[in-house]
Amino acid sequence: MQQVRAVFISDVHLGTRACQADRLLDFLKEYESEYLYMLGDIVDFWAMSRGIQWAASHNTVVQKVLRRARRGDKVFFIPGNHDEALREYAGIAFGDIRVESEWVHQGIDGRRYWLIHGDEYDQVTRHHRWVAVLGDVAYNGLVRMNHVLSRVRRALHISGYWSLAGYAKQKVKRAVGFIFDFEDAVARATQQRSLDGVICGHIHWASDRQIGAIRYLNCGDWVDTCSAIVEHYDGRIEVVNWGVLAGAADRDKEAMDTPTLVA
Ligand SMILES: [Mn+2]
Repeated sequence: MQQVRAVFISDVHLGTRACQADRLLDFLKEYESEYLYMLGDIVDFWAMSRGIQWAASHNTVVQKVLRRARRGDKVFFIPGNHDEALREYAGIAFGDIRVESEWVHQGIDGRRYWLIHGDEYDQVTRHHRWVAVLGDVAYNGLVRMNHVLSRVRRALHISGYWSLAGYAKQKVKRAVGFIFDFEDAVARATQQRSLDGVICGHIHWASDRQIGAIRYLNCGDWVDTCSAIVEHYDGRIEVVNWGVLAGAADRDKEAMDTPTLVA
């Protein structure tokens, strides 16, 4: 167990079969924190409208978060596009959880980070919602296929977690352009607000990049890559690749070099 100053997670997609709630629970057990920021797409209302896949572990995630809030951790929920129904509650606290449409986190070193989900900087989701929904269906299909594949790999005693969606995405050149466009748009908006950095989610691509004067950080997701961001008490902010700890270091190293697509 480690005590850190802040934990940032996004794109958990509770309510879908693809959600890796067990891995998230392991991660949350390892990292206790003063601040817990949930940066959107925590609950997937889009997918749930097509059929709910609510496992016992999904309840456990909700309970753990509520318990942290009750205990006095500062818990913030910034809704994303998959849980946009909660956006109208921005500014309201539910028990000990604050819902905000955006927030600024001041690091222990004084740097100020803008916290958003990020879908408003995704030109695809923003202008062609039906394309986004279609992409969502295709993406979830791919992730489901990956689950079958990983069972086969386990049965064949092939070790390590391997991501088919991650692999496929890396092969899509256009996805790279999409990622860069998104990252640049977010960094520009951050700069306009005179902040030092941004921590967001949405594109399911964990990242820690310097874009001009702006530090751009993306939490990744808990359906495919299993990653989050933590701030340590010595001021270090880093991406934690929880999937890698299961033994896929090579995949991840490659993945960090080559950005990919999205949900
Ligand atoms: Mn999203």
